[in-house]
Amino acid sequence: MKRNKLISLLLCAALLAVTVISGCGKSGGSGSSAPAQEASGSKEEAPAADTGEEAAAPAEEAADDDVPAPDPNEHYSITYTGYWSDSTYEDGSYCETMLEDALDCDITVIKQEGNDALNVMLASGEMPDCGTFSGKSSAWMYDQELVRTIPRKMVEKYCPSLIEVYDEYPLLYAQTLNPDNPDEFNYLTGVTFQFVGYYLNCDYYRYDWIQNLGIDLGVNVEQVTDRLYVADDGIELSKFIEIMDAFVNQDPDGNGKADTVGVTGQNLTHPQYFSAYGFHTGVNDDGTGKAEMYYALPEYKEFLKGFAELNARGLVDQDIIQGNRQLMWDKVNSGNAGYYIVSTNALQASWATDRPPLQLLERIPEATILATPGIKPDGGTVQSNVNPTPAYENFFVRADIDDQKLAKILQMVELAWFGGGDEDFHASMLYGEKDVDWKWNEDGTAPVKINNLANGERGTWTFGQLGQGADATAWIADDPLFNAGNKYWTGPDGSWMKFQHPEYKIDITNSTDIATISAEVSGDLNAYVGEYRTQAFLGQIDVDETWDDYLAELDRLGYNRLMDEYEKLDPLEDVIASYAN
Ligand SMILES: [Ca+2]
Repeated sequence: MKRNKLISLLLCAALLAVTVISGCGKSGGSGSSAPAQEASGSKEEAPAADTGEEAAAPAEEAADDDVPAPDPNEHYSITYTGYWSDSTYEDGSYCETMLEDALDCDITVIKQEGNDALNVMLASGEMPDCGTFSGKSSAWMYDQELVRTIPRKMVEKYCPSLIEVYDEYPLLYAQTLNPDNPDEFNYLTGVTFQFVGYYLNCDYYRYDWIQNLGIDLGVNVEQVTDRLYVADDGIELSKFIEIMDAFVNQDPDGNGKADTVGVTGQNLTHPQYFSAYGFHTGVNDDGTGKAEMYYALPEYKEFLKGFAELNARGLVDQDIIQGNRQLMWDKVNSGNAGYYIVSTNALQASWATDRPPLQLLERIPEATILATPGIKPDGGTVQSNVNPTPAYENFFVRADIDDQKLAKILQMVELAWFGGGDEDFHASMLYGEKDVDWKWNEDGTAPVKINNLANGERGTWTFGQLGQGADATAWIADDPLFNAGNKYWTGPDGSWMKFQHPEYKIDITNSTDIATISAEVSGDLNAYVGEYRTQAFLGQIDVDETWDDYLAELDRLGYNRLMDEYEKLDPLEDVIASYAN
């Protein structure tokens, strides 16, 4: 049993892919420049509020144990802020009222618009009773003496659905428990499985072009719908270059004009490009057990030289260095480009119709697409990153809240995030009023929208954003086209999961000075790394001749000081294993 759990944890860790930094509020504290990731569907999406089912109204628990309970004679007023709590939030929303009725309390959403307003709010002593605060770290919140710890026993009693997830991913305990007192949480993380098993790096190729050109890809390709094909493995680098060359030079669209481009992407730091040269984003094991940022690896040097050469051959779209996502989308959608990097969840029509590949399919009727897990070195394997846990944002409780009120707040958390185990209630927190804004599909497995509510409308997502457990994540991902490839990309059993790994090292328990040093040096390091990369790509410098100087400059900017701190950490997979019982 223990062993099974360990194995499943490692498996899960293996799924963690590339989105650690954009995905959760807590960054790894690394100095790496996280490649910009597409916004997750869940973040952008939100249906409406639900019916006023009384589903889960928790009776006041009798205090038959030593766990503090809400005062039964008190009608509590709770102030809260979090996602979708901006000025458009409508006081007394459907979801707010549902929670108030179920909990017999008053809830007030404190409006906040942007980081500046948030900082002013916190600095002026107007922190709400509880909520999330745009990824503010635990260390900072405690340093400001804004928040209190949360007894583990109380969370176990009042938030059983959350504890279930924590038990499944014990690393969450490592992240959130007070290092000096494991009976107390410093804060609670919400959950989303988006970045654990639903949001994988993925490349799309114009498959109709590849077929026109008669290119043998060297991988197994399955047609999963009339216009979607999926490869079981990554494309080898030499084959990728052959495809890009053909896209540029062999008129793949057959219109007799040299009017198509090769490599496109939002920037030059996509994980797929790195994978092609045998490394991944963030912190890598250099092969000897030493932690190195990707940008100091010899493999990265080869990537720079390789892409400079591709560029010199005219196989990379010049606009790639502009960092303009819309511009690159347009090239794909208009049939100018036949290769693009996205993520598997960009197949979900609920939120991604404005971008490739869905917009391409809509605009160009003859287009078919091939999804692949990435590019690999010749004879090598694809390397991709996923989050090590479903942790999502940090939920804090204000310092002066007493245990009795805390009990009421924790009851609210259980209901708002998980519906207290009642799926109707849970779905209503995300989609709105049952049978008005949404209804269950025929199988009863996922909500179907009746009304397309904006995020926050009727209070949807305002309270439920952090409760994207496995069920809710699957609801959000439910899409015919996306589902067609489930056996490849939906964890933990998807066959592409074997390419997904966590970063080599992350200071997940905040036990080192990495965050502090990183804050100090990362700005300069990232600027320099970016500048060097652009110069190399454009052929303005000779990488072989300047590489040693580049490393010396990294050192001068604090790189080695930062990485020395990483030596204090165990590899993340070992940390995960140590929490696996
Ligand atoms: Ca052409």
